[in-house]
Amino acid sequence: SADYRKMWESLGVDLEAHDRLMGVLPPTYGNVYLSQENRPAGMEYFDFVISEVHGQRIVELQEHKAGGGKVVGAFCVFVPEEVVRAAGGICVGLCSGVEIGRTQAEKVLPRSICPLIKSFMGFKLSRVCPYFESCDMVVGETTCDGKKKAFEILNDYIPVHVMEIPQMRRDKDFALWRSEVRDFALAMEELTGNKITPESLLRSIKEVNGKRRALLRLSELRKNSPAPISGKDSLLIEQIAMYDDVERFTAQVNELCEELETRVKEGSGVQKPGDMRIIVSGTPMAVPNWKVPHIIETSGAVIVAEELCTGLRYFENTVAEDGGSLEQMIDAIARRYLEINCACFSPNRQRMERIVQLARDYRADGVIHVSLAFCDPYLIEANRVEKTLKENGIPVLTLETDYGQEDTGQLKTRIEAFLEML
Ligand code: BJ8
Repeated sequence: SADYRKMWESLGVDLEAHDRLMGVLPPTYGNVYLSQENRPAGMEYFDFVISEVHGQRIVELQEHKAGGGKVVGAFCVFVPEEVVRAAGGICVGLCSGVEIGRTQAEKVLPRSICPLIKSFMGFKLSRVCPYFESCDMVVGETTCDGKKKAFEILNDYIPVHVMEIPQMRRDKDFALWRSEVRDFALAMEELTGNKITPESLLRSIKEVNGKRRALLRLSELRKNSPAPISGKDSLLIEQIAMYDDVERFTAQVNELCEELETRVKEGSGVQKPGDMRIIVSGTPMAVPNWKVPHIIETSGAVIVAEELCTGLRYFENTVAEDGGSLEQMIDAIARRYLEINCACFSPNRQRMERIVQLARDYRADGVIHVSLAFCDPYLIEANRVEKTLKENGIPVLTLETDYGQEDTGQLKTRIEAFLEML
């Protein structure tokens, strides 16, 4: 609408580039999402969120800012949303799941770099994302080399606070990470001008746990056969989790789960007889990167779980709600986040064990490991994943891809061959 255009313009969004982006999104969405059969009625809310992707939520962020509130952007599930909220801020996950502003990005980054990193730089430099342009600060991390070094450059364009993520889980690593969470709390207090109190922190821990529990409930329902909901719809919900209003989102996911519980009781769902049950694992799939899930689910399979940061890694553990002093809660937060099975950990046995466990719990016929091109951590760790799964008799296919559509045919051929073999 005209009002939205005015709002985008006032945020400094490049309207022409934005029009080009919006010209691609709806057709893709229609093709990938609205074409699915037997979708739960509860998906209506999430379809609405996508149709308003740069509309209603941005209005809400602007209202928050007009009242003196701050908006903080994040690119990694290590960034503790609880802390941002406890200081009165709103945390939004910035997506970077599409190739955009490549020419601009390649002026400051090497050409051969992870598409996710190139995308976030491209988004910022081409000023195309109203979420990015609403942010008062971006939180970066030292997970992989690419991100770590790219955040130094991004800091030229927007203030970036970088959290140092340990790459092992020994006591001294925990101590470092805990101090990083502590520093982050101070940085949020400084940014927002609000003190974090034990009350505000406990409240936000509970709110964010509520969101995680709703997602976990959804996830649990997918253990049933037939699966009551598609992997694509689940992924969409997991993507929206990163930026939607926490309480509204939680309520909507819980409502959807009630519908899915009825489906499970009736033995109905989206999985057709003969459909293979697949777990996808690997690098995060940010909006609108639905390429591989779409191919999988149009080739005779249903995805039953995502061992991804846009998936289980985001919500599988909750923060202890024991309360106590501020320091004790910071401790609990640090503990929960250090359990995230990112490939930046070395060695990463915990992730291997988790994938095997998931394959059993979700009664999966196989695992498809998907890495973005140039992502060293996941591309190299694919070797460990493959080895572990084979030792456990679980079929696995490893793929490497980017945000382009050129390899669609080739991916389809490989995925179909894998599914036929199961
Ligand atoms: S916790 S997975 S969200 S770092 S794909 S930029 S690793 S070169 S995204 Fe991640 Fe946090 Fe880990 Fe999760 Fe680097 Fe690989 Fe690119 Fe990546």
